[in-house]
Amino acid sequence: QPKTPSKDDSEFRDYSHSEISRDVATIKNSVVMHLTATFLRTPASIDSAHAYLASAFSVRDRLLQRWNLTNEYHDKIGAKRVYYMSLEFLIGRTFDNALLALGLRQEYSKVLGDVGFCLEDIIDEERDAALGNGGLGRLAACYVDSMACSNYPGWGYGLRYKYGMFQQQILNGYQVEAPDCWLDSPNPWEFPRPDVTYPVKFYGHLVRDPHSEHRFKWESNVVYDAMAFDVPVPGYGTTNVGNIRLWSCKTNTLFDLNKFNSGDYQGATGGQVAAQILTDVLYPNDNTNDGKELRLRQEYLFCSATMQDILARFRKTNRPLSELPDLAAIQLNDTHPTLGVPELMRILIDDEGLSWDEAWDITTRTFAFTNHTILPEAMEKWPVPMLDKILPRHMGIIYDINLFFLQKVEKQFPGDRELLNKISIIEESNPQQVRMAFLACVGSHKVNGVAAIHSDIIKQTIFKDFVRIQGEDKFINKTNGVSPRRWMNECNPDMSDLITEVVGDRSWVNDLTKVKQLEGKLEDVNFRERWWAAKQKNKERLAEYILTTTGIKVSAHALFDIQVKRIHEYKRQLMNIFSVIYRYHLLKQMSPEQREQEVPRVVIFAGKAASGYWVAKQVIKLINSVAEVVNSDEEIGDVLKVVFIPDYSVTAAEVIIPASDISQHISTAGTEASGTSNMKFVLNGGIILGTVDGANIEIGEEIGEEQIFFFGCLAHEVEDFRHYLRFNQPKPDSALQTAFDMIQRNTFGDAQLFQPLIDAIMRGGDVYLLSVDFPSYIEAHKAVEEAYRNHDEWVTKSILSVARMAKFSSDRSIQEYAEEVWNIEPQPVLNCGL
Ligand code: 8GP
Repeated sequence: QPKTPSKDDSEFRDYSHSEISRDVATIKNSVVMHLTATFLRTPASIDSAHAYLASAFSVRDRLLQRWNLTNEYHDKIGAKRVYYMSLEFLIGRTFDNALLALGLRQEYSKVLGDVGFCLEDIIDEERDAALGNGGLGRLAACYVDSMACSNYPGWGYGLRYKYGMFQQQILNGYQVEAPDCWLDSPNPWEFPRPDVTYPVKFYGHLVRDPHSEHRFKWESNVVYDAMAFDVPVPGYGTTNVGNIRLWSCKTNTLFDLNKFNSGDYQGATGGQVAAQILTDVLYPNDNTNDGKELRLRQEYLFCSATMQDILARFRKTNRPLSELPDLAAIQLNDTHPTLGVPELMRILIDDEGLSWDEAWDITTRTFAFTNHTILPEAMEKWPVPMLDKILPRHMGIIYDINLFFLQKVEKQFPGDRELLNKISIIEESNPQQVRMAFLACVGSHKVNGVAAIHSDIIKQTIFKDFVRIQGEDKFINKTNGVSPRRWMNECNPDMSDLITEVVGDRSWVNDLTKVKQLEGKLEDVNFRERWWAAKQKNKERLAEYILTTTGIKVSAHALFDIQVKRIHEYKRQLMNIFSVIYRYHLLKQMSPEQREQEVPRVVIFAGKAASGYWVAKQVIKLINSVAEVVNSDEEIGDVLKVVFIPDYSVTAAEVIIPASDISQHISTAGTEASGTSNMKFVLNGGIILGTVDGANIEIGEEIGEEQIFFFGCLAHEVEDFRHYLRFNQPKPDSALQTAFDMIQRNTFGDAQLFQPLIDAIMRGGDVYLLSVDFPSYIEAHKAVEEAYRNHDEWVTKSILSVARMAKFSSDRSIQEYAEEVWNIEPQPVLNCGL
């Protein structure tokens, strides 16, 4: 047992509450200290990698000090906290973000400059924390950022994957995956907590408690340990520092002494090797569910450790368990953390001795659930036999949750057997499956979608019967948002400076409603020129990045037309590349003089395909094949360039997004729940070419429909088109037919490679309605070109759009969650020297 001090701690407390001095000399001192004492370098043997590490560790010292203050304060005042449970946090880099948050960028620039380093180069030494796939994971990162910046007591909980999102290389036009060994060098942005470790059981058997119908003892000797790593989340311009607690797995039978003594050294640690595999890899699927057993075990490890941790913190308050919902709100980021519901029930009933009803009341008042997709292939379901084997106690609890729920419904709607079948948490398939979305819904007091249209759709589809049973009020909308810190202030310094000039200070970074003031600058010729110069500079930065990552030289004076996101059929990168092929065809028909008159365009793609997603990978190959032909066609020159930027990441996005003229968000209506990059592009002064889908709709409402190029069929028309196409051949218009013909004539290499992509449209029912939307898509492209020719009009659109983007700050989203779902208040850290 560690001993506690025998004297009053006030002196220590005073030191810990006074901030480390912010002057350049002190910073230099601490950087050199880390360089020598943490990394065993001398100033004579310093390189940029160690300059980064030493600087980062010195920043981390400050963050950890604030981390302590924040948590000490929130504990002291008994603040209610929100816990955002997510299997993904796509954080990206932290160094620059932290420097800006602490207001120390200039100081570090000076310190590093004094030894001949440029801060930008040092920032480039950091590897992304890529613990997520795409939108869902990046949203989680924006949300913890907003919680910290808005002073909400909130923590993220997740898994510390040893290998994050794979790195994408392009070889011969194909995607090739390489492991993301991001922890190979020291990670300054995590703090290991061996003192915060919990045992997590799997398999085993149950022994019924003779005194209680609902209580069981779960016995198993397969036990892993989940150890915490804390990742501080810097709050911009506030002392508050948030936290993401990530679990890493190891066995708790660390060392088998018997094996060791018998000379089996490898076997002695064998358990540990197997255990680590649980948190070794992030599943690289976005919007699909592949139902692997290892994934289920990851999910449970995550949920169990998180629930134990939340309860451990709660117990320190000595308040009765019935008050848990007064101190903790838990948000389920999609269904992946849903086992938290039966796990909390298990602990409350089996370990704490509460009755079923008491436990259920506490659980449902604590949890809330966000749905992020309605794609059927993404819906999480677990076979009952698998769950029963790995988590026998939880399977039993899920059965009981279902039984009591169905009994209630039966009372409400007597005799409606079909209804009971439809809403049952257990699907009567062979084998039976647990429908995790239904479990999450039944176990939560609020369920939300992520954009207005999406929240409406889920009420009319997957949760239709639940709305009838549990009432309209439970189902709400919380439109997504993005962090203005990362997605403007950090990634677009020149435009940020202009906004700061107009607002008078940088307070807009934490209050995006202030960008409205830009509207007052619409007539200011000088301002408009500087606005455009900022955009132009960002385009040059991207052109440079394209050159270094692909070797392709593009003109920064062309229209930059960008589609960057995960490669998925519903997102329709295929439609985009078909339109590029058609454009290429048109250009080839023109005389050199006619081509001169065209708006030169660079079409930019980036995004990863899930490693097992063959169609998506063929789309990447097609894009690269088209790029190769078009880019080497001397007749075409700069009038059309096609680029696939490899290894899309948060850091790449920070270069790509500020440089767009047009960005494409062209999902089949009703399929993209929200989208968040659409918000980032517009916030950075780019214009959207998009379908009437997801958050595009609300963006259009906010910025005005003249500022957005909409096309395509509407969500309510999709079913009819699909129905028609199930029984009838699609009729591609002449433009789409031209694209097919060119591919089939081997213009882009072996047509056989791409025939399946065409077949999916012509023979496979064209599920994503490319043939339906293509004509209006081509028309929209023409409209974009016309508008772009009118430079003045374009600049007006750009400024107006940014000015009207306040709604899409994640600070707004988090405030809405805080008020309507979590019932928590901002708690800025007070009474300290910081
Ligand atoms: C994504 C949605 O596709 C995207 O529209 C939205 O902006 C984002 O979530 C954040 O809300 N959904 C997913 O990535 C998703 O549902 N993934 C899991 C089901 C596997």
